[in-house]
Amino acid sequence: MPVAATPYLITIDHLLSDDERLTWRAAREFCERNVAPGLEQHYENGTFPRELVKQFAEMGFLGAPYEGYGCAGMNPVAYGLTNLELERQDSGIRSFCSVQTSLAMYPIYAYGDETQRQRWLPGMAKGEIVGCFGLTEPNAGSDPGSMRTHARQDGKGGDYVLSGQKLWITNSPMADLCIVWAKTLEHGSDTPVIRGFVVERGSKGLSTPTMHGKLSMRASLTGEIVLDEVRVPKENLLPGVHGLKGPLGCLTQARYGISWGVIGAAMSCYERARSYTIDRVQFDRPIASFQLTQQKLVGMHNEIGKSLLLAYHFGRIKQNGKLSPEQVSILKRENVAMALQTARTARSMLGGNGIMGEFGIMRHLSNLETVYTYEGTHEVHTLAIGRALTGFSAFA
Ligand code: TGC
Ligand code: FAD
Repeated sequence: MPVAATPYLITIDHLLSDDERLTWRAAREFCERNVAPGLEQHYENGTFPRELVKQFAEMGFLGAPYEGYGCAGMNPVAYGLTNLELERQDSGIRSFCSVQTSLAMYPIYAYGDETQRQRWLPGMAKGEIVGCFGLTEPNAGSDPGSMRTHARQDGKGGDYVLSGQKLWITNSPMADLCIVWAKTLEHGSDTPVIRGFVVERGSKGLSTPTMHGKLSMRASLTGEIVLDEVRVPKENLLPGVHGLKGPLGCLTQARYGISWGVIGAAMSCYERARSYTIDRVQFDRPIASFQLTQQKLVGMHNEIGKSLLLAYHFGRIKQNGKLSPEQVSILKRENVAMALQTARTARSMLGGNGIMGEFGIMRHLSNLETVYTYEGTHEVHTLAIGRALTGFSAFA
């Protein structure tokens, strides 16, 4: 006979404040009630559940960590926990919120002037304005410093004219505004510098075609940003940052959120594998009673627990304003690899059912292949950490 069983022996509940616990529970209940139904259908159809955007806003998910402008002002741990619950459902759903929050709102919040913040942030927090982030190009992925998109200042008014192509851009097909990173020459210098621009939907010469054929992240819209001599008012230049550290600073915020999110995807896979193997009988015994199955469950459970503790630990450091980009690289690298391995192991434990949509594991597994690559590939983060540990850059 089995003894009393519990799914988790490593938890952080006792480390959380009452507010953080409430936020976590509310996010979980909302996601189970409002996000889960219909998700599998969206994934199969390759569509994004647009009707959820206003609901995300009502829950305070859009721009959650920021103060003012209608944002919820969540601390980094509470924010991480909302990401965990969103990605427990689907990485593409968390991606929508990550891009809106960390990649579209953050650059306006951190590098914009007060007029720009007042103009765009309240509408973005309400989900009335959707943003996207254009850094990657056909020939500039891991090495965004080699981008070709450029901006030249033109005419007496000092407006900019942007040309170039951005690829693999989450949310671009439905975005009302695009944060575009482009090289420009300034003050007579002949060395181009990277600057950030807010390019609004409806600008002449701007198009955002959808990329079709993805077998991962199917409930998330991905597209291009094509800029053909697009005139952008000088008021749309983000004044507060020059150089690659502008987009990289946004990525540091997004990578932090992703690192919590993937724990949710891993938990979903582990919990499904655990309950399935307790119920499934082969050779006259539940397959959870076999030593090889228990070895898999214990491995998944322990790795999830370690990832959760690391995310919590770094979350508190972030709360004190002391989290470094290299620590974020560690968190993204370790937690995404853990989630991907957990999904693969869980898939095997369901046998043939592991590949069926209704069990959700194959969807997580397929999504996590993207998460392993975007926001800095596993290898890029290895090299960023290696550089910090040794002082030698092995990027080139
Ligand atoms: P490097 O010389 O290292 O740095 C240039 C300047 O940037 C600063 N910096 C950072 N600042 C903030 N956060 C970070 N993580 C930073 N890393 C570097 C650095 O201090 C320096 O500042 P300064 O003042 O000296 O100028 O630049 P590098 O050319 O050697 O490149 C470094 C490298 C390879 C690590 C970087 O380029 C990189 O991270 N590459 C990966 C590209 C990437 O992550 N792309 C993501 C695109 S967006 C996306 O995938 C969104 S998916 C979203 C979703 O759907 O959820
Ligand atoms: P490459 O850079 O060509 O890398 C290919 C392989 O080479 C990788 O394994 C990489 O690790 C390896 N490699 C590269 N350089 C080195 C090196 N120096 N040493 C060792 N190995 C190396 N971008 C945006 O700007 N905005 C978005 O919203 C966005 N959303 C995305 C959504 C999806 C679904 C996907 C798939 C991507 C998205 N991206 C976005 C792009 C993403 O950030 C890039 O795909 C990623 O940065 C990798 O670039 P790449 O695909 O060009 O691969």
